[in-house]
Amino acid sequence: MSTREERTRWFRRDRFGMFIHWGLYSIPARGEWIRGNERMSWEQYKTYFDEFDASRYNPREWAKAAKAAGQKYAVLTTKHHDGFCLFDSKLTDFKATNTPAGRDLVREYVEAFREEGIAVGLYYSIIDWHHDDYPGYGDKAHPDRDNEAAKNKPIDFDRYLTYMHGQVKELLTNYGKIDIMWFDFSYDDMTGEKWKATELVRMIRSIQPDIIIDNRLGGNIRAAEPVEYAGDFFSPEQIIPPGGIVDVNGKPVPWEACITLNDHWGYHSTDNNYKSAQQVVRTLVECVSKNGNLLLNVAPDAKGEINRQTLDVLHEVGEWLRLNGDSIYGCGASALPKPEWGRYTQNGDKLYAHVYDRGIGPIYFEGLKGKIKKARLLRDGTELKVETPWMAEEYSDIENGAFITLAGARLPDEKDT
Ligand code: FHN
Repeated sequence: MSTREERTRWFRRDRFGMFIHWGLYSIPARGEWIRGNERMSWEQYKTYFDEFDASRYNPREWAKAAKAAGQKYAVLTTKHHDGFCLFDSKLTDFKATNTPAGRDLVREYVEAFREEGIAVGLYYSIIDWHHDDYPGYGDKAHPDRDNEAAKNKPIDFDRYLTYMHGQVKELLTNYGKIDIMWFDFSYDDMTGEKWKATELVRMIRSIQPDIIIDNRLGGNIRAAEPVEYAGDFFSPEQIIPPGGIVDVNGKPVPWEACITLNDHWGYHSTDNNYKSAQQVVRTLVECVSKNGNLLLNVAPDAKGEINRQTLDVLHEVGEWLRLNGDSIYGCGASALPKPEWGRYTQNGDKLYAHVYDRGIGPIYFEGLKGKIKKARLLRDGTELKVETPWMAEEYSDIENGAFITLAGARLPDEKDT
């Protein structure tokens, strides 16, 4: 069996992915937790099932937008907590093929993104508010169990686990090679073997030996000897871990920050608080400068379209990556201390200086005295004269996001600094 190092090599190279939250909750357009948060009755929620037609769903357009944005992999919600399946599961009737959409939306997604050369990930919620044998989560008791009678209805959780494992098997058997299995999420004592996680992961790896799995089945991915289900990457959410993620021995652990573009995962029609392209770029740079990835979320609307505000940000980020992608793809942290004016990313002997704050006077490269062979602006290849061995000339045209490649520098390792 491959090692975590081998399985995640492409993931640690590609650095930037598209998260896609889409489902029935996109119709009320108040976020993906609407059924739990508003304790919506099945009767109400079923109206969305009866009208979901995916009439403008064209995953080729999604895939082209992701490619243009420089996103190298994608993760689609195949089933969120509401239990609605975007795929043609044989284990439930609560699925897209039984709605007016009448299509296997996951199959079309996989085919479209593969066609654009984008790695394919599947998100699957192990929480399921629709299944009769799922107990509900915390104070968001199973929306179908709000009444006394339902609350006391006996459940057979093993039957739920058979269903859950069976659907994961469907997803990893019926759609060709899958690159990422993204589970969501363990909580309280609902973790690890409560999900029969070892059996689940062994089944997954028997079908898709090269797949990578997130760490939300439970276990401690940072342990010296992580359990089998601890996953291949750590998945911080709406946060960038200050020093990146390392294991108990200080060895970097692959990680990916999943972050919304506005303030919601699922489509929210009145949330206009979209991050700017510069905020997205700086978030991506920060992740990579700490040996991590960014999974940036988009939320298609009820009809299956990604809105203009989202597409505009993705396009601008893609243009930045077209010119500066060498400072992201294949890069990771530098051993150098974080400079005052911005951040470093590094790939072998190429150091990338992400200059955010020009300050007054020349840019100072601490710790690089005598080590810089040449410097270039990434965006157009302009030569940057390094006047003294360790100080770059003052450049009036350096602006946010300009980069200097200090090729060939023998960069200080621990003992040098
Ligand atoms: O509850 C979900 C939430 O709706 C969303 O899918 C995020 C994305 O990582 N995961 C859970 C919250 O941690």
